[in-house]
Amino acid sequence: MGILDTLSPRAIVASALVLSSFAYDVAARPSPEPKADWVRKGPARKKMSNHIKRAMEGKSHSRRAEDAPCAEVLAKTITAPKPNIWGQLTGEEISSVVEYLFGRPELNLTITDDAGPWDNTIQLVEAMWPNKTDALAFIDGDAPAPTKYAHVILNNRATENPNYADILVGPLPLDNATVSWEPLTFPYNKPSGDGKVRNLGADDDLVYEEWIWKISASIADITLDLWNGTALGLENDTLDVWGIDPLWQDDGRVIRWDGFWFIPDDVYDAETLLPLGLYFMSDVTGRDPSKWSLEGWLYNGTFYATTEEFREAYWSSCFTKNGPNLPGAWSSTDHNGEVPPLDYDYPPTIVAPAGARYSVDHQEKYVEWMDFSFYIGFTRDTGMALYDIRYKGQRILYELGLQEALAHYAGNDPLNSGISYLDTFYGFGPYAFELVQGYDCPSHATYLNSSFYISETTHTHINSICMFEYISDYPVQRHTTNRYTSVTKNTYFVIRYVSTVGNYDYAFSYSFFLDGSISVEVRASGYIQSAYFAGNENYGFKIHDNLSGSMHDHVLNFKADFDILGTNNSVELMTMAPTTVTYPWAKGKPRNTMHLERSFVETEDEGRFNWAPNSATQVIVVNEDERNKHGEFRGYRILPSTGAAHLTVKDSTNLANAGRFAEYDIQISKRKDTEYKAVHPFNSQDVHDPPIDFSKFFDGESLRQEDIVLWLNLGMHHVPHTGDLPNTVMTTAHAGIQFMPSNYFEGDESRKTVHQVRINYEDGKASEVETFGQKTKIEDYKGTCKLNFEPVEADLWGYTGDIVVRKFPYDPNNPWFQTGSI
Ligand SMILES: *[C@@H]1O[C@H](CO)[C@@H](O)[C@H](O)[C@H]1NC(C)=O
Ligand SMILES: *[C@@H]1O[C@H](CO)[C@@H](O)[C@H](O)[C@H]1NC(C)=O
Ligand SMILES: *[C@@H]1O[C@H](CO)[C@@H](O)[C@H](O)[C@H]1NC(C)=O
Ligand SMILES: *[C@@H]1O[C@H](CO)[C@@H](O)[C@H](O)[C@H]1NC(C)=O
Ligand SMILES: *[C@@H]1O[C@H](CO)[C@@H](O)[C@H](O)[C@H]1NC(C)=O
Ligand SMILES: *[C@@H]1O[C@H](CO)[C@@H](O)[C@H](O)[C@H]1NC(C)=O
Ligand SMILES: *[C@@H]1O[C@H](CO)[C@@H](O)[C@H](O)[C@H]1NC(C)=O
Ligand SMILES: *[C@@H]1O[C@H](CO)[C@@H](O)[C@H](O)[C@H]1NC(C)=O
Ligand SMILES: CC(=O)N[C@H]1CO[C@H](CO)[C@@H](O)[C@@H]1O
Ligand SMILES: [Cu+2]
Repeated sequence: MGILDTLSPRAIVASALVLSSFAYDVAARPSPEPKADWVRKGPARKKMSNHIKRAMEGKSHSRRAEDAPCAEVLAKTITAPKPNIWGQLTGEEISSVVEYLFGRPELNLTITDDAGPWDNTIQLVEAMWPNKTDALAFIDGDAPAPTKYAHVILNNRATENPNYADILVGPLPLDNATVSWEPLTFPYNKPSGDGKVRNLGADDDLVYEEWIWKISASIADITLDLWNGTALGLENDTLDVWGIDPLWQDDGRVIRWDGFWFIPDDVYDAETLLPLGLYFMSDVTGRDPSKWSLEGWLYNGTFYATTEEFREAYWSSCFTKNGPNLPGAWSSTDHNGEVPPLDYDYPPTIVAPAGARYSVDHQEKYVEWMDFSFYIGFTRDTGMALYDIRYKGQRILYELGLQEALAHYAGNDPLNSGISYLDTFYGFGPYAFELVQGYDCPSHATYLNSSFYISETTHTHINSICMFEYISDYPVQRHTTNRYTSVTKNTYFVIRYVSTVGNYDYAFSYSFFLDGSISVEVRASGYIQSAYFAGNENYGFKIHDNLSGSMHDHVLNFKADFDILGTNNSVELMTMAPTTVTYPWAKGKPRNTMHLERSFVETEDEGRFNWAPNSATQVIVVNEDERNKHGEFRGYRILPSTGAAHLTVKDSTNLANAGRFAEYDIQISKRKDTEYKAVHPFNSQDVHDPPIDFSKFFDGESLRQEDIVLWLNLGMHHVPHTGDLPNTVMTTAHAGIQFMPSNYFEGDESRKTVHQVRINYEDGKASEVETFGQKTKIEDYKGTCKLNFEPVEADLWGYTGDIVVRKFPYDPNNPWFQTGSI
């Protein structure tokens, strides 16, 4: 359109086309769905059928080809200073590892598509993270890149005691003379550490086929009478059955509680809003269904030890039948209700008239914006993480990323009382779907792909990481006097991904600001998981007919490995405390006032604590050997912006030692290669003896001038109310934390931007407008970027979903499209 040829940037008003509704060609590839044990039960199992699937051949809607949006073409291309050592394995590397593993008779592996529950399969192949000392020697010095290894998880089910085994394969690239595999044990602290954790889900298919559906069928008379439906494991079922996670794991038994849910008869994924209030308990210890037992039924607060007892009570005259929760307009996310005034007019939108003001090495996943730079890593467990975050070439953080997300429920029924999702079990990587341009991220954002391994293929989520520069609605600086006004624009840079884990969508944003501050923000949306209302008054609001918005805690743990001017750092605590002082100048009268109390977190014994009441205590990561010219330690302060939270439940019965990371707001430990991650993704499989018990990190080591890691919890105490229907909203369901320079720079770094103005005035007139050399004229932009305003809306017909490439046998030239939860 070239609107810049005719309009000055500040006169630009977005015009837009309203998108017409669209439909995809649906054509599923005739190939078995990849299997994985970590697929979340319940609605997630249903997801594939609702999801858009599309064959690749000749189906590309390429309306955008002729007018590519500016920023997309203009994100400046750079070359990273060093190769990304936190990146993903290449297709060739993965396929060589898989080929090697299938050649190892001792591993006894079966191709996933051919595997049954008594076969060993490859669950995961991804890059092993480098040890930090090796990484620093490479990125800071002249050492060669750390030797590359593949981190593999085997799902060993050809045994009475199924387990997941973490192993290392390498070095890469594989060479017949040097390749070997070994159990991966050093990052885990389970006493009997052999790199294995039991797999309680090895027989999930059997549990459904041989157990759940038979039990639900056995009371079909009751389910038909109560809800005119059945749960038989058939495509046309109107009821679903699923339950607690983790399973109960006490006294050597494995116990599950399952409940009935109504399957929506429309396209909306509202099943978690439709509990029906009937539950049953099963002892499913071991792999032999003939040894499993039904332990009882629960309805409306009454426990029945056997099906016969339940049936007898049900058909008796005094039985109270409660109503169902059924879908409707209330559970649909589509437009619903009266359109607000003027809402049909196109809303304000942000444009980037000069194109991207940041640079990307797409190959190495390396980014520079203003004086910041960082590398991007991506894993199955947690999705995106950032590495070697620098400001003006000086590292501030070695690593910043999610470790775990917990959603711990409570309620009067066994399902809500028992559910404590540890979401890295399902993984954030596999669910980081393609972002919707103009909705998840501004239309001018730059996108990256991400990949994960599943069933001898890699799936690529296209455009699943976005980055963009934005400008906030408030300035970063301003001041007015009787002679002048000075104001500075607050532009900042965001990198974001969104993972939909089951019913919930988590959006993770890392933002960088002109003053040198960095923020981490997580926002949640999607369908809540609700409870049946009867008797649940102490655990949630009543939010619909027979529905309780089930109370739960979200606790999201982030690892922040700071390196403030080197790896030797300390944490200073500075508390504003009330005091009474008799100053020599105060005529002998004591004055009630306040002062600062300073101390350091000396050892790991003091390393776990909560934010102080009244936000009284500042937590500052400093380098005690690096004082500024005024003698103060240079550092970065940790500042909760909203929702720093730890788990309300003490010593959770559901989680035991698997949830120790959630116990405090702030946890500081000495960084070790052996304590790289706060959790193992399969901690839920053995909650009393998990691969990683986070509390064991805290064993008294000094935290003064050591390489330290802050494990920071963000969260939300969530009691869903009617406004969570149909979906939780990101305006209020969020938590954030900021890292702000504290005596780190000589002054405010945002003074360096030219996007500020000083207006001098006197006698009612402006006498000077200083804009510091900003480019404000059309001529300044000629030849840089043709701004395309029509449509302002990104062309959403380019949304494609995942792309899948077979790795064994390796077949890089025949990818196909297939979007699914896994
Ligand atoms: C290898 O796996 C198969 C099933 O795939 C199983 O029948 C067999 O017993 C296993 N062999 C060994 C030595 O574990
Ligand atoms: C990384 O550190 C761990 C713990 O010290 C050690 O066992 C392991 O061998 C190291 N890895 C490499 C590749 O050197
Ligand atoms: C490595 O060994 C495999 C089988 O063991 C063989 O097929 C392959 O050709 C060998 N590769 C090289 C480079 O020697
Ligand atoms: C019960 O369900 C069947 C099939 O799902 C349906 O055809 C019938 O109309 C339903 N009856 C009532 C009373 O809703
Ligand atoms: C559901 O499907 C089964 C098997 O295909 C069929 O026998 C049954 O009649 C169907 N039920 C209804 C209510 O359509
Ligand atoms: C069953 O639920 C109803 C609410 O519909 C309640 O009034 C009643 O007390 C409950 N009965 C039992 C036995 O809990
Ligand atoms: C993402 O993947 C698609 C499909 O393979 C490819 O065309 C595109 O270039 C990739 N994007 C980036 C930034 O690598
Ligand atoms: C870090 O501190 C230790 C003593 O605690 C010292 O031996 C080491 O040299 C320091 N490292 C750096 C890079 O200053
Ligand atoms: C106890 C209660 O709230 N029961 C309600 C369940 O929902 C039906 C409608 O589906 C209502 O009629 C009941 O009052
Ligand atoms: Cu919630």
